[in-house]
Amino acid sequence: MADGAIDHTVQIERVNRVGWIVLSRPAQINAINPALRREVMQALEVLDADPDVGAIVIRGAGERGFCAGADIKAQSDAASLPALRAETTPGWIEALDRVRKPVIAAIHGYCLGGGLEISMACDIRIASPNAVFGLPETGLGLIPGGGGTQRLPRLVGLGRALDLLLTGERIDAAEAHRIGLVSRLSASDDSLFDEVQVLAERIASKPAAASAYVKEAARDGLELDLRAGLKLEKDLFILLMSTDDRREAAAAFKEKRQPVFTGR
Ligand code: CO8
Repeated sequence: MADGAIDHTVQIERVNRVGWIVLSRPAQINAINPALRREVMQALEVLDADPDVGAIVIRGAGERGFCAGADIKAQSDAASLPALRAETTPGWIEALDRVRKPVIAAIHGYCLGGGLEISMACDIRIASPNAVFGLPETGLGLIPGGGGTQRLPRLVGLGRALDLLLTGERIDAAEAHRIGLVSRLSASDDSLFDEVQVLAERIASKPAAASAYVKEAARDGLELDLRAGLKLEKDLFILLMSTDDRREAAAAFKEKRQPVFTGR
């Protein structure tokens, strides 16, 4: 699939070995409609399968923000619950759980509802100082339906998660950083995407199998008891011992040179 627009709501951009997925409905603060759901899944598949991409970043287009959640104005007119169920895209945010490559959310401005849920399914969240986070669903008579009730407690602990879930209150970037919802803040609003590009390139320069396995061990390990998690880690560790990239890293260290990884 060519770069640029897949359809109208998502763009793919490639910069060196980093593939950017740009949520592109800026007039609606990138609110999520069925096309965007479908195209995010397609873009993830395209970039995960591309050997020239070592890391993926998701960001929002426009000045206003990353994503203001589900498109409230385009709510379904489906006449029945089965019809509504048929027109939703089940598990589209969970597509992020199946991506082998590292995925970073680069968050500026509003990051609300389903937008926050997308970012929480990414591996790393980095925000600009002007970012604003919240899960306002209960105020709409709903609960988060894209993993928010499950991923937020895992990221920030049950107490802080329930505070955000029950109040629907917004928090700013500094607070999100303080509670561990995001792991880094950019130096300024303007430098977010450049800083994320640098970080993503650094991650993308590492042996691909090591990045995929370390992600698998950490993420899948959360679903396991400690004994099973340690066994998973050991198995993946041993698999990596046989790779060319592991041998090249050790040789380069001994020879005091930069390693050249081949992805094998
Ligand atoms: N859906 C559709 N359009 C949106 C959304 C949205 N979620 N958010 C913003 N927009 C549109 C506005 O309608 C406006 O369009 P227009 O210029 O045509 O009027 C444009 O984006 C700019 O927004 P505002 O004028 O409102 O800008 P403000 O700076 O005044 O406010 C806010 C920005 C605070 C982000 C405000 O727009 C807002 O509160 N948005 C809604 C946030 C929200 O509640 N998101 C939904 C979360 S719930 C969810 O994601 C799970 C599913 C919920 C289903 C909803 C069922 C009702």
